Amino acid sequence: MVRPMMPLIVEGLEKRFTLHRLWEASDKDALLAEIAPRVRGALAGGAAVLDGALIERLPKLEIIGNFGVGYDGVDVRTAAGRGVVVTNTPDVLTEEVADLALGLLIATVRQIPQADRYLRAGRWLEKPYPLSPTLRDRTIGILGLGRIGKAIAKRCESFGLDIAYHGRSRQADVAYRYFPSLVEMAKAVDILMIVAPGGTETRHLVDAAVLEALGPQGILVNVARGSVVDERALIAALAKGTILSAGLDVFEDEPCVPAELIAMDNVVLLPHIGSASVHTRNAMGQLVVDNIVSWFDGKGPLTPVPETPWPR
Ligand code: 8YV
Repeated sequence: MVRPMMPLIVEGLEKRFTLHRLWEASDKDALLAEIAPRVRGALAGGAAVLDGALIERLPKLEIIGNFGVGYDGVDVRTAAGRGVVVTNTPDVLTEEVADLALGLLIATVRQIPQADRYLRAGRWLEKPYPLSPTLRDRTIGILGLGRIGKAIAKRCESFGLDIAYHGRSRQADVAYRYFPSLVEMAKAVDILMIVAPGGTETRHLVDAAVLEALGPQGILVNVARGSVVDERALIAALAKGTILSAGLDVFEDEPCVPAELIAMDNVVLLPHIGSASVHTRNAMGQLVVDNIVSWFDGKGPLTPVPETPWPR
């Protein structure tokens, strides 16, 4: 374990395995040198990054359990090359993150946190809160129509929104309008909802050109990874009125959020809480434990990532 993780994971694993806590060691290198020849499982997720160099230092490594559906903190290519299975926590967080995405969308469009601040500041006593933009008659473009993207789309349908999506390929099982080009989709929609995975392939996919295409009434919502958006370009676009507003649950350098964003009133900022309910975090933690236990029981991983399929 390279970083502290929730007690449910620690207790679940300590029942069966010897757990080494790398972050507690005063001399990490010395601890690694001592335990590396025996380490057969490792944990990642959130700030707990497992880079290629660390994976290479563990010759007996068999499995990496990632806490989270996104596993951009794991060098999955190195793991796959070494025959190490990587597991993540899909499905158990889908509905929770989709709920948060819709909450953040509505909060951004209807300015819920701003209105709350207005009331608390006693300003309602002076005059009513100004009229907000609307979700009525809007079109939403979803970047990344995976499991969570589809759960968001389903909710958007019931809100009466017109839905489009962009991703690597058109999906046979949905009737939503597909755009092979992200810029073209941004031109056609009012709201851009980002649910695409992080990593090098999607880095800064949403850049100045996409924000320009989204336009002055455009709203950006990101519940995926900060790395998908060029944050400097976003700050400039929000400051200049290139787009109207943004709702952000994720940032490029978490937990550091640029002061420019914090100073803006046309953004709603959340501290990466998409999956962060007690119920869902427990389900995610249990799935991390269950994957590792299943593996060492000789039953294979429960939820391997596509890059390390099982059976091989
Ligand atoms: C977690 C997430 O915040 O699942 C993901 O990909 O981003 C979140 O659920 C993160 O994995 C760990 O804290």
